Amino acid sequence: MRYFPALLDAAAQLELVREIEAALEAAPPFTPTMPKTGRPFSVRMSNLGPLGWVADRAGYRYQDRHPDTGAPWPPIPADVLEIWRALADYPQPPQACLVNLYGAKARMGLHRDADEEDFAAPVLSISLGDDCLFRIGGLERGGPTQSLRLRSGDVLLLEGASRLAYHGVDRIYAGTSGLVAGALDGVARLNLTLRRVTRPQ
Ligand code: MD3
Ligand code: FE
Repeated sequence: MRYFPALLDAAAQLELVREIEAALEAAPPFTPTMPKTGRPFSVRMSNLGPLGWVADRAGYRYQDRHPDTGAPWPPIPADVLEIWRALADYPQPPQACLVNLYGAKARMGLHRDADEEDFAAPVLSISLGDDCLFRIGGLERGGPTQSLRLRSGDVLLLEGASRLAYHGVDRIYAGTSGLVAGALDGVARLNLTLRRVTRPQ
């Protein structure tokens, strides 16, 4: 894993939040649910780009339409694509930009990102808004983990072995930034996750 603390300055962060806010008008946040049980996630989600990640009773998958509106996802903003181009060391642009919206009490349990066909491509994550306690382990559930406080403007690049590592978000430190709370009601932190989904041609 490569960690780029404070890669984005305050102006770049604000611009990203404004772009996400505008995109969410067209692709409103939805509440994903656990397959089978239908238990709701505490994190709300939306997507940008050709494909978006969704979760409902039928399972986890990528699809080209919003699950509620049926519309295609809005495009990934140019400044987000530029961050991928600069850091990802991968010849093609991301196909999916998952937007995770965390309220003060939201969390994300330990999991692996394994719904993509292409694990050779890295995953790039951009944190905006309030700090969170991020946790990453190894390739097996139940192994040792390390914790890292992610702040607004931090970027993580998950490549190589780290691409399939278990990871999650244990807690949000509400009120530490205010960047997102001012723009999106009830949202403390945003995370953008850029991914390749389909097998390389
Ligand atoms: C490590 N998001 O969307 S970002 C997710 O902060 C997700 O919203 C968290 O886990 C969030 O799937 C963590 C950092 C991250 C993203 C993808 C990874 C870490 C990762 C993929 C593999 C290993
Ligand atoms: Fe993940």
